[in-house]
Amino acid sequence: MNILKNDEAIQQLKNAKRIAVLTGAGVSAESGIPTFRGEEGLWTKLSPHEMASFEAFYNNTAIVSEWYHHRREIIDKSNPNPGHYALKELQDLTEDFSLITQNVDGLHQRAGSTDVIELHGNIMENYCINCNRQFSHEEFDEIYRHNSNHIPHCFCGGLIRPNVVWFGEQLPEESIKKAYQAAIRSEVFLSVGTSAQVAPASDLPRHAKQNGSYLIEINPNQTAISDIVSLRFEGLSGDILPMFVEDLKEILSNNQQTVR
Ligand code: BV8
Ligand code: ZN
Repeated sequence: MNILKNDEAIQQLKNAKRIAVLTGAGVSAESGIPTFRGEEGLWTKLSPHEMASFEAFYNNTAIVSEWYHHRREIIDKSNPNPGHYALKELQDLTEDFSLITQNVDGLHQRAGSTDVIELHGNIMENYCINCNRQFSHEEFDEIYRHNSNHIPHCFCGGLIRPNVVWFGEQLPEESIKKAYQAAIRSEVFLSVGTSAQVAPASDLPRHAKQNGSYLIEINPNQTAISDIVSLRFEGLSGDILPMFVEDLKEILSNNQQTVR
């Protein structure tokens, strides 16, 4: 066993049929994608409300569009890391698995995870605020490159925005409903790489715990939920998650031997 020494955790995981995971920017940090609040965070220089809100976009379209274009370029050059792949393995090991992400970079899907619940949308998708026409990453880039003022317009004249949830905007109803259900039904809930500061995503670990889930956190730093978790792994998700999954495989195979 690498890291799972805690008998209670082993007991919980041995029988768990329903596991839910909430991920945040920390899971993508080891892929080279800056987090929001860390030292190199996206929001150390510019506040989220200056950049990630409809008002900011409408009033400073070129600056906000450039910011998203810059982030897409970083993501284009990034790859999933061992933490993403470990979560794909965890999905394959679990009878009823839910991966809920706050990240908009699509790296979970590129690592092979399926049915990912994207609470805050996907930065690679864009749409017209006027006619709702969807633009693929490539289509948008084509328009963006030909707009010297970096104000991307649709063919109908409307502004084109990223398909992400901005502050003050509602989360996609289907996604948040599925996420709440997954949290409440879960027997084990992992909160990985999130400061747990942005609602309503940050409510999910609490709801899981209130409904009897065994709550595990993986984060090098303390967070807004560290005081309520059942088990904390202080470290990088790219290191911890692969070891966690290896230990779980050992637990499950030992369990099968004893059950025979
Ligand atoms: C809504 C998409 C309602 C855009 C994002 C006052 C109090 C409480 C709440 C509010 C309030 N005022 C307003 C609100 C609500 C607001 C909110 O919560 N604000 C916060 C700032 C207080 N929420 C909203 O506005 C949401 N909408 O509530 O609508 C409504 C109802 C009816 C009608 C209309 C509206 C919308 C929120 C979504 C905002 N969009 N992203 C974009 O990306 O540009 S949020 C953005 O920050 C991310 O998507 C992410 O979800 C979020 C949180 O960030 P984290 O993922 O946690 O990242 P962070 O940098 O904070 O932390 C990284 C962590 O990783 C750290 O803990 C670090 O230690 C750790 N780490 C680092 N490296 C590693 C690691 N961990 C593991 N391994 C590593 N290697
Ligand atoms: Zn349009």
